Amino acid sequence: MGTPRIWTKAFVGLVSFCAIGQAQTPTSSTTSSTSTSAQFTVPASANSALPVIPNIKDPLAVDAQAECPGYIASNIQQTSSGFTASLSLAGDACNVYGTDIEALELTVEYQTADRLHVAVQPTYLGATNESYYLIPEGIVAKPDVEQSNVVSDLEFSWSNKPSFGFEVTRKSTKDVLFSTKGKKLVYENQFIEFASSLPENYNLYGLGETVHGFRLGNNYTKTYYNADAGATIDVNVYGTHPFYMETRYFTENPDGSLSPDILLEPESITYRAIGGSIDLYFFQGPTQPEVTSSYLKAVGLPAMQQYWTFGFHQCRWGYKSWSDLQDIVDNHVKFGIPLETLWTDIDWMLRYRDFNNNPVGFDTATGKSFLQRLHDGGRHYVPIFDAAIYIPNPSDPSDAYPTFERGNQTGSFMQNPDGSLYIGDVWPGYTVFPDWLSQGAEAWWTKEFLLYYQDTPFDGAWVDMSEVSSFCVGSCGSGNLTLNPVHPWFPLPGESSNPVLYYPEGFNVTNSTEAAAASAAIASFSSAYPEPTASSTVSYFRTTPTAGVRDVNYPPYVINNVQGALGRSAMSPNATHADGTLEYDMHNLWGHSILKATYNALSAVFTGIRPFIIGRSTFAGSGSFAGHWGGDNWSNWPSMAFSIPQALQMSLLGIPMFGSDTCGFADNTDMELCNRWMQLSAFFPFYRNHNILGAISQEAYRWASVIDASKTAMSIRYQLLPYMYTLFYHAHTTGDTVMRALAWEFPNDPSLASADRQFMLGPSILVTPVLEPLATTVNGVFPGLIEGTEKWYDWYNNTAVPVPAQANTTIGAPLGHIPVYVRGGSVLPLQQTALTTRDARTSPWDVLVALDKNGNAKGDLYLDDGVSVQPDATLTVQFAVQDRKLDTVISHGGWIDGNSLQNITIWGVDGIDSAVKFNGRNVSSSNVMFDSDKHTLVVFGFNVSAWAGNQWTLEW
Ligand code: MIG
Repeated sequence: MGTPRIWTKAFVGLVSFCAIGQAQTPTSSTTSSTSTSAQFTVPASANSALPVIPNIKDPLAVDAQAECPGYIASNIQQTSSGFTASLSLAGDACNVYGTDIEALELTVEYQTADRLHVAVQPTYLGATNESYYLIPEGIVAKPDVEQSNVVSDLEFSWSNKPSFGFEVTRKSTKDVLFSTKGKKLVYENQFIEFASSLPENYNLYGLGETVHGFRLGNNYTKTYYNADAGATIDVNVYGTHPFYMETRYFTENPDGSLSPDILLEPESITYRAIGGSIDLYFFQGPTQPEVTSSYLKAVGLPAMQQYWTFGFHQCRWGYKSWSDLQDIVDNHVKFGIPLETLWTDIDWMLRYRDFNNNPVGFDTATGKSFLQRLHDGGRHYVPIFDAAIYIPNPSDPSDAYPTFERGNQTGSFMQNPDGSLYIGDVWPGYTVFPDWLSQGAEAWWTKEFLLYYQDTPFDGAWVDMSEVSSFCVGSCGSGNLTLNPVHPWFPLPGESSNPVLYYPEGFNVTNSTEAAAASAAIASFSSAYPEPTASSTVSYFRTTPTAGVRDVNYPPYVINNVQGALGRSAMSPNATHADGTLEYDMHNLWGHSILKATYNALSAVFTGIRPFIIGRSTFAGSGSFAGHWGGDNWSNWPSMAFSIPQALQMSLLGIPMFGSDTCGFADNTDMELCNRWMQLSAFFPFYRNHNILGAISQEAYRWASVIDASKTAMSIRYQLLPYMYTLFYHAHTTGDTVMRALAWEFPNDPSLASADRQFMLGPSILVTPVLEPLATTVNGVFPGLIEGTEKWYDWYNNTAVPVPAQANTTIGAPLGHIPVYVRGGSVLPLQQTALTTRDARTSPWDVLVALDKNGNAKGDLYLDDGVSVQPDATLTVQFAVQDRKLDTVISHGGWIDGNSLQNITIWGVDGIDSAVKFNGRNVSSSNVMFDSDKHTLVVFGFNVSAWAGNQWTLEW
């Protein structure tokens, strides 16, 4: 497989509609729940932009392939890692969506044996009125040559016939992995196009972030423009990960890129960017684990997470006080449901201002004692932090906001092209946005966290609105600050005139009484993302390119942005960074930059401790700073089902710490959906129940059946915590995946190429969830079972799954039961479930062995203090089973785990010797239970601590 990545950084343009300095007249007055005086409401027109039609839907679109001349390569210069060449226009400039660049530089370099870099950029940077932009050092990983004269299985070839095109092939198999031959390269100041052929019916994965089936469609356009648009299917959403992996059965390959529109067509992939340069990286593979590992080593291996972060997280928009949180804790304890972390949404803030506790409900003195109790109980607290920073009303001294003042003094905020502050509109009113390219912003952000921590000893950061979202087009607050704090143009949650919240399909059948009762009490959510009023008479705005000049607000090539014009619901592309860089060139990196800054900030707050951050907007490599949640999904069955391909995509993209809003965010959940979802998410690395303001409560204890279902699934999760932690250790150190697609674990089975209704947690656990209402069974596959190559064991009844008559098997799955299977060949170190991970970590160990068809198994365990960035003490254990003997090799790196060994359980045992031996000595028969019907052996009563010695053995 090869994986090219394109680092075109291009991204957008929008226009300042609420023109700078323009006075607005109040269109309505409301009193918000957090403000005591009448507020000015920003008119809805503030978020209007010119109507544009995406190029891919535009009947008048010009086909660059037909109009443009392509390039001719010359002047080949060998280098120690490859070669360079000059590319010059092969004919008259076409200037279809910008100004053609006449001279380009091609660089081909083998950076490592498994990584080939192909770059094309303008020869004369800056030649045409700031037409080109290269990402400054240090913003994203830019992999470089690491070894010279490598031997690679990837071969690069090129030709000038009929114009410049290149091919990457795999030498060993002669597979063409990527070929632009026969398609022209188009390279303009606001438009780049190139395309590769693909095999018929190709299997392509990645190209995140998107909510889509696991295997990408063969007729699908992936747009890259980070947007606050909910977890909406098939459109551009929060993050940008221009990486793809292509799988070929018998022969395989992958690749990836960053550009506004990537068109997947039946036998080709076309990249169209509105700026930046071409930076492709091909990863040799040839298997998925190798491609992923190579890719993650290039962009950044996933951050190691603290042990406690794998516990269960409870969140909602609408927890209004510390005492609300105390109730949540008390109820979880009362019903015996594990709870690790409480989260608060923007409710914790005074008037939605970052770092400012609302004295009503969240006063810091009460908070300190609450958090002390919470921490004493082994639990944690994570508040939300929004990307936008309130800018105070200059005519109201009582409106002072020191966080803003400190940031402003250090030049930490984005500007307009004229040097004034860029002022958008978010929850608090008119706001500014940190400028992560400025000298001061990171230090300012760190300082704010340090100050905040003195009042509120929090444990992690939830970073929201970081695309970066703004509710108006352009610098709409300029000249209007005396109106602050303004009210957004749509009703805030909890205010009247909001739409009714809906229940998922099936609800009326299962929960009709509840539905009737709840519908009266439905509060509300205002959609922040309404489509502009539809009109059949729209005449679309089209920009005609002007020689050498970039129109960043309305680029001539219109990407398929869900929000329409680039400036809608986001900071404008002409917003300007301290070094002159336009937001246009950095848009997709804003969310990545705030995660990096937050990582630095938390590193200062918690010296030497792994920062725990969950961010909304991400870029390639963000996984080395943060985890991610799936964004604003809905309380419905499709949202739950899509959470699986979302998670698998994030696995491939190096953000294993992923989970979706469990039980659903927007709209009301119901008992059945929440029951299924609490069980499903228990097998995702990041396990959080989150809910929108105004929707009915959805904590697990709200329904008796959900209590039971959650406890059942959580019990499995908490037993598996050491396994999960070990998987993360491997992800962090070598780029292994945690949640896995069946296609990756069983790469020779083409029938699994699209499988995304089942998944694996690591190599050993198979989960087959119910994803539909009113079901009592679920269909699933047991890879390799029919073929006789694999054995699977039912977690609940400890026995091998019988060989089915057909691959797609019907599995019993009444409400409250999530089918979980252990793959034969696994050794799983387990601990006991508990209400917190702290208590689970001090419980006795079990070792579970599931033998494969040959009676073999293996596994491992990694332990440390669970918090340190660089643990000075570790412990690793290797397990291997062969010939009815389990060998356990323990490596001591200073970490001491004194917990006892409780049970060793072995599944798939055909028979045992007269004596079972532990460390060569006979185990008393009263400590041995062998069930010859179930083929299960349990040995107990060891009276030793599990990992104290250097090794132990069990023979049977
Ligand atoms: O859309 O802070 O995705 O999780 O609850 C409103 C309120 C802004 C969006 C986040 C969501 C969060 C909500 N935020």
